[in-house]
Amino acid sequence: MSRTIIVSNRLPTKVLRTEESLTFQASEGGLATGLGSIYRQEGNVWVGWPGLFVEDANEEAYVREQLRDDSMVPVFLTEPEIRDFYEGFSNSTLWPTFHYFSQYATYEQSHWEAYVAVNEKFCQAVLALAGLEDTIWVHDYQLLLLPAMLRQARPEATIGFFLHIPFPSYELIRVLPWRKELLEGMLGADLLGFHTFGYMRHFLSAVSQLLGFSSQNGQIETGARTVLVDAFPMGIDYERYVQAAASEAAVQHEAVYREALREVRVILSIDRLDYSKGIAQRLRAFELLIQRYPEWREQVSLIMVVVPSRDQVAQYAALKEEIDELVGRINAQYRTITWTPIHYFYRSFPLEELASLYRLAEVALVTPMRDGMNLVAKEFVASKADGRGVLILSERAGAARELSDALIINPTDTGQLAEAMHDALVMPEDEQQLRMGAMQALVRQYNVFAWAKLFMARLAYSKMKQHTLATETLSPPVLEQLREQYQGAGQRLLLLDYDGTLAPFNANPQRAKPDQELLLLLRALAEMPQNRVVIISGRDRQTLEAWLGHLPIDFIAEHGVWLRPAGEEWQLFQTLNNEWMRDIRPILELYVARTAGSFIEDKEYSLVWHYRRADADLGAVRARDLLNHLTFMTSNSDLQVMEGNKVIEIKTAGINKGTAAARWLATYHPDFTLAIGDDRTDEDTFRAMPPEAYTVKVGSTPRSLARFSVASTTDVRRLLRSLL
Ligand code: GDG
Repeated sequence: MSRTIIVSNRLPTKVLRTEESLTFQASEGGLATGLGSIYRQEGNVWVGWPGLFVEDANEEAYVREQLRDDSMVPVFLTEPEIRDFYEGFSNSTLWPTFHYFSQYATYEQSHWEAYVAVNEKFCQAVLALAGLEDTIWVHDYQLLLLPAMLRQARPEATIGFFLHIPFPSYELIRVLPWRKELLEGMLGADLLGFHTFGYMRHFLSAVSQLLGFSSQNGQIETGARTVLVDAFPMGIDYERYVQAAASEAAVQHEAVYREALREVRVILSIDRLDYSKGIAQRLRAFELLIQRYPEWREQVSLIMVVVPSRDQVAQYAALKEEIDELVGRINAQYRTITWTPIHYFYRSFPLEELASLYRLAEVALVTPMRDGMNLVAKEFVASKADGRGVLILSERAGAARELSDALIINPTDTGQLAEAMHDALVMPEDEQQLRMGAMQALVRQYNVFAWAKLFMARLAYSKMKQHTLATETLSPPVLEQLREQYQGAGQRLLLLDYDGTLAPFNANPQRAKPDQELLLLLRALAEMPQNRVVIISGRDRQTLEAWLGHLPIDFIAEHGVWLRPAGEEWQLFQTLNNEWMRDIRPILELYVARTAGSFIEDKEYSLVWHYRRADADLGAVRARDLLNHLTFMTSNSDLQVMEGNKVIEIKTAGINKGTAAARWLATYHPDFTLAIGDDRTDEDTFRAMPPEAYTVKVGSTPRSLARFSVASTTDVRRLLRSLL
């Protein structure tokens, strides 16, 4: 049975040491609830740190056993590991960098080493559990290296990865001394998930700039594998917050608070202590509100919950001081005997009390400088049963992409923030309900269960796709079988692509001339009476003629436009015209002018724009542009636009290597067929082959309609030599 293994830095249960014993406390975090339905299923497990330093082997065994009953497997970390891996690299290097606070980032080699070592520790823990068929889902920035480590040990494993924090622009990533290793670590996964399309775009760009892998529609070709990248905005357990807000306890708490506050209206802010959350800016904005609009004094209070977090990291201690100082100053300056401007709590609350605060508040102030998603915004929405209340939301929280009915603000613009608070306080009820209703529908539907389900489904899909396009490597036993059938056949057809198949690629197409070894090999093959050797290429017929014309072989040139059986004249596949070139050529020239390094290749019945010598990113952008442009231009013609390996080719539709190859099959009725090719245009040949034909794809990406694959042109020559 295949299982799912969830891996995150922390387990959804915290083990606490009390005077007498150890206690196990379930975490109420969104991730724990969202994945609860998955990891508690028969056989599934969650792997992570239980939040405790164990003292001896007995204690370790006890914790392990207790957790096992609740489908959890602990990874025990030591104090130095937590210091260097967690507080160090994770929270003092990655966290600030990924939240655009590079000025707070430290770059300690020893922290990096601990990060590698702890990722390795997690890897060993997962490998000890995981079977070949299992699905592994890794979470968050503490474990960026884990996917590749797992991949190395289990090349066939199904591995997903989700990043809960933002993925920043390439300009920030490039600052990290270990940037390549981090990206390579992530690319070990089959599917990489981010909260928003923006983060995903940044990731793809960093991968392209730092590792040189381009992508299309979120699919990265790494050479060895295809990695799928997608956006999955995480949701909350909606009903849980609806119920918590409706609970007896929440209603009672609210009544107590309301009595204490009397008529005073409430603006609410809830965060973990973190510089990314914009807490100080929010306080300044509140001060500005009561300065600009004195009428709100004694009428409105800010309830601010700050949950203690990471106080071992220096910046957090400094931030705490700044907040304490600001609250103290503002309260001292504006408070009256009967009114406190800011009610500040530096602690966490049980869920029902949190729910009562959501009920109480008319306005929620969620104004982070950067936030991967921000679940507080969604929880506030879920808690407003009567549809009243206004959410003020930072444009730099992932949630802003979805919750566009909030008042969206720029958190550094204190003036705008103060105005938004004022607008929220005077917003008519019907408008509040309209906005809140729309947000509730969305948050209800795209809840955390839908999120987890969608991710798992995409992961299964990415694996399925890899399998459909997987080819078997041409192993010695397969080769043996191939040769046996070849030797037993009376009529044999060999369809051989040229560039990238018989001869290695050359940045200058004219330099890929056949060498002596190749010429001898082709001649020897062609001179065997049972053999029909066909060069099936995209090249123009003049070049093929000049390079190989003296050999007793057949030619299919220009992707099937020109044909020449050995000893005969060149003939057109069908009558063609090339007047369309007059209109298309100037467009290609425009793209050459706009894309340094690109050039046009003229063939008799087709035009090709090459961009392999252009900057990789620019080339990809221009190619997409050109494709759109040409698709539009050619929509009413019988022209076909084809994308190849760093080329775009325009030619008459309906003719390709496949249609031409089919003519050879129909003419010669071979009882053994071998077709070898390396790029997208060769897929047409593979498609046209009967199922028993030996189809072989050349290249490091073994994804193809071909049945078999080999790594390089050297392997192709070795294969052909073995047929002599
Ligand atoms: C990371 C990303 C992303 C807060 N105070 C109390 C309390 N909370 C709960 C909230 C909410 C959670 O903590 C905070 O979640 P956020 O999403 O706001 O932020 P991070 O912890 O930084 O999480 C973030 C998230 O991962 C998920 O992908 O959204 O962007 O930074 O659920 O309700 N809960 C209780 N008492 C409190 O006092 N019980």
